[in-house]
Amino acid sequence: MTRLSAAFLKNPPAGIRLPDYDRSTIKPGIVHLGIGAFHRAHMAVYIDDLLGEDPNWGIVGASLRRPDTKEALEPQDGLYTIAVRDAAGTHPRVIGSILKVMDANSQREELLALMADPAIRIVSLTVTEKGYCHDPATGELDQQHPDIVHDLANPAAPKSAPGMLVEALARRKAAGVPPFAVMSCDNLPNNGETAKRIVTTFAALRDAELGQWVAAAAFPSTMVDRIVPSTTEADREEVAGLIGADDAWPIMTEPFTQWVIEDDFPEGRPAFEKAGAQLVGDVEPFEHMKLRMLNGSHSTMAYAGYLGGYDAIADVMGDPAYVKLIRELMSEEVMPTLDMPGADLETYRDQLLERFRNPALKHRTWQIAMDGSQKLPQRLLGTIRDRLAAGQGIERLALGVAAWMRYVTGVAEDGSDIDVRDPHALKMHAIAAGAGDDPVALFEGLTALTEVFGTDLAGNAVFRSAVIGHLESLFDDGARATVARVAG
Ligand code: CS2
Repeated sequence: MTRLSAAFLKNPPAGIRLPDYDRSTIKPGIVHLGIGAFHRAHMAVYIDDLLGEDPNWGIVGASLRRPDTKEALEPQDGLYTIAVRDAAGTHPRVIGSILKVMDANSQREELLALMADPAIRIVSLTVTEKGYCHDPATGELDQQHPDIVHDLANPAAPKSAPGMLVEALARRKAAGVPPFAVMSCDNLPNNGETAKRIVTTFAALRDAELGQWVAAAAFPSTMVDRIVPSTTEADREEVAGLIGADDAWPIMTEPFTQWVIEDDFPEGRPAFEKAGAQLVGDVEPFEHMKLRMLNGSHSTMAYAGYLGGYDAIADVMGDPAYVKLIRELMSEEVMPTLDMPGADLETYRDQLLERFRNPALKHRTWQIAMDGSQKLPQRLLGTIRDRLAAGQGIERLALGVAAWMRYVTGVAEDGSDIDVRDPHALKMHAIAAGAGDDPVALFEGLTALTEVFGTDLAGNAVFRSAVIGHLESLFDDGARATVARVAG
């Protein structure tokens, strides 16, 4: 079979949606760092919708860690398929907005030169939570992080996202070019503020004046939402059959998509609203709503679901006790903490449950379980803090935390190993090995990770007793029985 490419598009099969613009006229205006599946299912699609009207916003993507996206997309001239899955089937569309993919490790100079080019007015990011090299509990730059230590010692050859952004901004400053807008599209609270804090701190550590200049740049916050399971071999085969060409890395996703953007782009921006994005003054309430409702539920289902033997979120949703738990987690424990005047949170919740149920989307619990130490603070612990401060119950949220603690022991209920992926996996493994199956020791060992739990939660009597109680039940009776008991 032929490979998807510009040549293939000259004679495409009927019925497949293709870029509706001449790609040769598109100029790069955006550099995207962290060109993974999430970006390709989300922002790159919005941009693809807009390029016909405005050719100045093509995307050059870069991976900071692995060259695999470049290797997949380069022979395809940057083209790839998104395949939207619903109950009626799989609907492919070829996306052309990514003009080029670079591997930062082998093309660092070329990438930095492009980021310093005045034509680039936005640098967007999906580098995942850990890519910010920060302390998730406080949101401050982790100055001991090995990549940050490296980048401060070698500022012109950075490895980390903050190091790359600051070096490119320093070059713009030296050349008299205004800063690009730094647009975080990661699942972090106040992602614009967080990016600003980290980038500005890093810049100031390099040089105080650079720190001030960088602080004057725009860091719009965004709330990004689309569920994107990892692509499997079976997905590749299905997509090849649908489009009549091989695509080394198609992106499988759901019909739903949402993007809320803070309108702060001094050097200009694409007309995102024409592609369906909401431009607002304050994104924070939307971020809170999404992180606590969607991602908080996701992480709870991931840990308690994996332990209960469920491979995918749709499988978890086949168990009525889990559904009850998640519905009540949202209604009883999350929704009262949200300040969203005018928002219909019941409808939002029901829509989330429907999305989680999507049987065509094989979204693995193991995938969502990754990097829990970076995710827990904004997904569960912030809600827990708000409720504790108000004297309200946290039974279901605490089960999410306990299930994470049980999960990171690395041993499943049937005694098999769990492949725990997390920047703190080794540390957590050592804590779990020391604790054995003693819930109190496990709780105390893990809550001593102040970069995750801060300094207030370990000693909170309500938190402690709720989490330890659930841990006992998870060890003694297993996840399914525990979920059934808590769901009532
Ligand atoms: C998920 C998210 O993997 C995860 O941690 O919770 O990637 C989730 O699918 C997206 O935030 C949905 O917008």
